[in-house]
Amino acid sequence: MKTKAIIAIIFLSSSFILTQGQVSGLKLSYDFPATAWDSEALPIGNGHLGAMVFGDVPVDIIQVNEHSLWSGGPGKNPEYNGGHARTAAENHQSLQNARRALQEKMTAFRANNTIKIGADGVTSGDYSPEDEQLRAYIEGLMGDRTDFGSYQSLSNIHITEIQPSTYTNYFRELNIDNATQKITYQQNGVNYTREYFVSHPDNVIVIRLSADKPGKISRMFYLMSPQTNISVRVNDNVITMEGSPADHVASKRLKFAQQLKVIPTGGILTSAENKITVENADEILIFSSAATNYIQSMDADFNFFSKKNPLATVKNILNQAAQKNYTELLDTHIQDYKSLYDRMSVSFGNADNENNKTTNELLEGYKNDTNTIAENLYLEQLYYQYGRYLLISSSRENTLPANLQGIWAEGLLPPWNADYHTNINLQMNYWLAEQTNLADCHLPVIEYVKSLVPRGKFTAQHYHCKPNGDPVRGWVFYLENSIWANTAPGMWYTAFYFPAAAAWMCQDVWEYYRFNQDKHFLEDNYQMMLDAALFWVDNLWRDTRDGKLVANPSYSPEHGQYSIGASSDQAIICELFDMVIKASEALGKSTPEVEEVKSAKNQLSGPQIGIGGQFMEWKDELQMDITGDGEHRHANHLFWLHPGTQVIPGRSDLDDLFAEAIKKTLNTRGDGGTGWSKAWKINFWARLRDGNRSHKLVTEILKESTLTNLFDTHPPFQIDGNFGSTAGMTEMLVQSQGDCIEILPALPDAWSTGRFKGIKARGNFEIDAKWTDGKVTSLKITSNSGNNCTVKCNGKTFSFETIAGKSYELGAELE
Ligand code: FUC
Repeated sequence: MKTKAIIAIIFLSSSFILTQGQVSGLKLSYDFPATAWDSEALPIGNGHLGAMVFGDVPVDIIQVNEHSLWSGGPGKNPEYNGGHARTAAENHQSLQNARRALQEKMTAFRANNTIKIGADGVTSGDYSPEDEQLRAYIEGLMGDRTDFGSYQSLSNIHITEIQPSTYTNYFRELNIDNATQKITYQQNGVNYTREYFVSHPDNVIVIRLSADKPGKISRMFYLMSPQTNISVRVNDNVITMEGSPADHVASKRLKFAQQLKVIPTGGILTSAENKITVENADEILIFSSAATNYIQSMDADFNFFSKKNPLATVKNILNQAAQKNYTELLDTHIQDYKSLYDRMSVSFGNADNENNKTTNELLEGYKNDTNTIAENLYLEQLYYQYGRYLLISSSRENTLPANLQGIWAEGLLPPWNADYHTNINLQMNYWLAEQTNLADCHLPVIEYVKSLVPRGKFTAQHYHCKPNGDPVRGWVFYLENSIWANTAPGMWYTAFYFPAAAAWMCQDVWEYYRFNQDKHFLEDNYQMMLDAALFWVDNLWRDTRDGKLVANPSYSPEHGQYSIGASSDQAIICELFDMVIKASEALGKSTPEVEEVKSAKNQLSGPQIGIGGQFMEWKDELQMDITGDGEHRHANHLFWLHPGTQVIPGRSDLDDLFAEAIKKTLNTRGDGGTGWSKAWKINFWARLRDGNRSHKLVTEILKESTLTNLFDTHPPFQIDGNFGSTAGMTEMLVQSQGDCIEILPALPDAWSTGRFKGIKARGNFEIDAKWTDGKVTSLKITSNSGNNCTVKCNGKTFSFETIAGKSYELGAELE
């Protein structure tokens, strides 16, 4: 039973009993240097620059990325058009043929369907395989990947000993509370220290080598690069590298530049053959920065290259940095980082790395059940905040968004080009941004999506037409995206057809608004959302069997088969329509277009429960819908529950029926999967209010899908699982997708006592809470926008008005 009370709540201006923090000193630590890039090197970054530090003593390698270093695109081919193939007329013909063929196929399937569950399991229920003709129509909708390109590594900074000798007491750590890395060791009676960070305000990688005795540091410095079209030179204490991706041959192409500046205190510096040598210094400071001439094209000029010389930019950065001392640079960096990171914290029980285990020991102990409870909780807390650390390090205002590997990528052809995949991956990267109070880090992906609109309009026209052949409105893009506005479909038969990508990405805009209540922001982005919705208003097909509107062709992401009205597409389209309708209400816009969206929404084919009690993945039930198909990693049809908001358990009887069907589906699918797949399941079970099941998935992701450096592994390393896990763990603590804020909606037994501070809720509230034995003992809600607040806590519902800037505390009422 829900009790609803209008209560008088005292607002507080200052103190709150939750003066708290998390366990101080969240660190990744190791007593050996890294040898493997993806699993052992440690990431630092500032959104522009990413670096992976290996930290070995004889040869230290710091692998460097610059966020916009991509091959392909117009630098390779000046005629680059975003990957579009054939003429619009040809594509429309294929689309119409495919649509008609799929309608016929599904009509025949339903007429002849004999699917049943008997004593010997499920029988029948498979669509006939695609015949050659249908396959040809669908292949006639592919794009051209020739000039897609890839995100690439820039260089490796090498710092080598001149006379290597043995060392002892080696230790390295990444402190995620202040985004600094440190390595210490002893050699020939001297204690050596190396420190590394990447400053966002100064846009520079800073490395300091120091020792506890004077004149004891001798090192050689040089740059290596997998890039082949480069020139390197050295001038006094500066190494300069300039170049272009090897496939960039056009006169307007990507140019990159990097400099490495070495500033010793004491000792002798010499340079020759592109190397700098320092002998017998007391201390050495190393600065490096990099830039390209890339600009994000926000209009239909598709000009991706500025006239600025990237080397001039880099020189300027390094000159400015060199005017500051190390402490100034460090303080500015820490202040900047903490302005984001310290906005929220969590603390589970008595979390503590009580035996000072290294991270690999903690992971081992977690796997083998030899950690103390406090150590397990520490690792979970570390892993939680690591997600936020990685986002702050890879996504800052005016940078490109975090890609499949954040900002860290090795070599010239990282997995899946380290691109922007949008059938789950890019979206998952940003689920944590608002909830964990990092709205600033969310903006790059919104800018990125905006940058796809101009060419996405062309894509809509080029690949789509209304069912009657007339032109569609709006814009669209598909599964794989680059930094060159590649908005055309890909070429991989079992995945490329995903026009719902653009609709899904509009959720970032709406969520930014819901969390921050910024009407100017919503106004600025409203047209983009409306146009994405109008694309679907025009592109939907009326299923002749029931008169409902469906996506056609429709392909359940990476699972298939081609059919009409697969649940994933319907869910995303429904969510977009819902967002646009609500946005229009928030902005007071009631236009004929909004009426069209409302009308289309009412006619959409909706979610269904199958004869196996499962939440149906396809409009027409398939055998594998019931049997689960060997734990396939994609469960996109559950979008209705998460990240969508159309199924909210506890809201109505129908919601609860769907929730039960979703549970059935998740159980049939099992808890396995790739890193991101497990991370998504943390979120699903949190929304289903099953904290223990979510926690089980947290443990499985840590045991099976986490590398020694706590990077998520698909395999290989893919960062979405890190971000998605932090988001899911937050969903276990606070949810606000419905019409109220729920505190501890899915608390697992393992976290029966704890506290958090600064979790954001929709409506622009910040929440602090403390709980014991699963019961909230104190709760503080800070209202940033003065909205009415409804909060569910300890089984009670409280509603009250708020004043912007005031905090409200609940204590005794919670009993
Ligand atoms: C999607 C997923 C894969 C992988 C790739 C980058 O295609 O299905 O598992 O994550 O993106």
